Amino acid sequence: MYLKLQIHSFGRSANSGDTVGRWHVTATDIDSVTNSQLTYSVSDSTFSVQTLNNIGYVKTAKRLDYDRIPDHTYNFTIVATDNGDPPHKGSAAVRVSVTNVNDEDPVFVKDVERVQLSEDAPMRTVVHVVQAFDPDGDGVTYTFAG
Ligand SMILES: [Ca+2]
Ligand SMILES: [Ca+2]
Ligand SMILES: [Ca+2]
Repeated sequence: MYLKLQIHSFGRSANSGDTVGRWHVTATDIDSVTNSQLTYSVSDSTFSVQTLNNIGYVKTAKRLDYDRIPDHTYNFTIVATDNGDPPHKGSAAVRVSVTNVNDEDPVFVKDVERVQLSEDAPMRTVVHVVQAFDPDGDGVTYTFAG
């Protein structure tokens, strides 16, 4: 008994929660028709797989996060199991590159800024220097709130 997995299409994922992935995987079983009924599973809980007519449709189960995963890439394994007794399995590695969107707020280096300044400080004295960074890598501009 032999299972062969083929990745038919393999795309960059969208950065939105609970949306259908753009790729699917099929496996072929050279055994009988009954035994070749396949069920798929994935090793990463960020994704789920739905089996329909022996094709596994991989979907996002959680919101993806470009900013907090190593190399902006999810690596996981997809397994196809046949209906035989005992069941046999085949697996394939899946690698999903995530593209960046502006979904993170800028963060200040310090939460609370305290400054002491003499009341006779001249006009245009530099009162304080603040710094914030944006996890998405965007530029940051500063304004007063309210
Ligand atoms: Ca993010
Ligand atoms: Ca941002
Ligand atoms: Ca982002």
